[in-house]
Amino acid sequence: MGYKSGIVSMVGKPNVGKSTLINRLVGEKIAIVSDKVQTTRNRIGGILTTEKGQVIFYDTPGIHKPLHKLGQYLVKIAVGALNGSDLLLILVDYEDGIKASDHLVAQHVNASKIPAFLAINKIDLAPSKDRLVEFSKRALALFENVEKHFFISTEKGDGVDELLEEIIKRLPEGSMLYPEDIVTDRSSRFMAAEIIREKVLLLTKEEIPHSTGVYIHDFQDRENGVLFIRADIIVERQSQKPIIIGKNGAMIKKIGVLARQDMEYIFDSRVFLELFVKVRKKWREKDNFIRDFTNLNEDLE
Ligand SMILES: Nc1nc2c(ncn2[C@@H]2O[C@H](COP(=O)(O)OP(=O)(O)OP(=O)(O)O)[C@@H](O)[C@H]2O)c(=O)[nH]1
Ligand SMILES: [Mg+2]
Repeated sequence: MGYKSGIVSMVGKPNVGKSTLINRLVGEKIAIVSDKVQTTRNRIGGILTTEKGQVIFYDTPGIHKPLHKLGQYLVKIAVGALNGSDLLLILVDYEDGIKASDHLVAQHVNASKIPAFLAINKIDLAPSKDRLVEFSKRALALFENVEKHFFISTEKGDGVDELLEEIIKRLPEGSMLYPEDIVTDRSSRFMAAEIIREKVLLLTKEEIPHSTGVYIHDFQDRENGVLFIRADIIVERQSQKPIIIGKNGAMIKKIGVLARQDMEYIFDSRVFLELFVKVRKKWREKDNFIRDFTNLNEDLE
């Protein structure tokens, strides 16, 4: 058997575990994760190189019915990622059940005609095997192009090795598309913005997580061996600014400390992180703001 290589795109509604799964498959944290819907805003490539093959996994935003212009971009990016994939990896969420957004996912997946595997995720939350089998039947009924289905827990790791083995088997023969030590196609600058946003998602609630963007002004290696990063956290309304700053600056300090810790680990360097909060009214409705504050330029090229 020859060497395998190909593109596998994750697809599913928000919060099903796409980013958690890509991190587990690649074995490194390349995509941010949160318990809020619409965490992922970009197509993020995660590259796994093994002795048998190289898989380019694409993480994508969750497909949903958009409520504003940013949402329209997210769905466009997710649907756009399907084209050119060798295989789709559809995720459904046992805990959340089958919802209208799963039907929306099915419309796009079915229209694509691309071969697909279905992963029933969050099985650690299922009370019994019977319930899972019953759920899988309902999920399978939505999709026309599913060749195999799997029961997995991306959080605990159950079923993931078997899924990966089957994915590699299903890919076409081909040579590596990326050098073997590369794990993502996104820039360090992008990763820095995402890490900051992840901490905002972790520490804030209600509308704040969804109305936050991050803009990286400076990203430079200084002569003293320190990576200097200056970034703006963008919110939509004046009233959201004090929430991000917190009492006596406690919140922004916490965001900064947690983000810097992750950055130092990922970039393997000392990091000096300077954060500011800016208000850009209704930025999620404005094309140029959306591009800048969600780093969309690479996605829409
Ligand atoms: N119990 C359990 N929780 C999980 C599992 N997989 C993911 N989660 C949780 O589900 C939530 C959403 O995970 P993400 O990976 O961010 O989901 P996503 O599909 O990328 O979401 P969007 O980017 O918003 O589309 C997080 O709180 C995860 O910890 C699982 O197998 N079991
Ligand atoms: Mg995600």
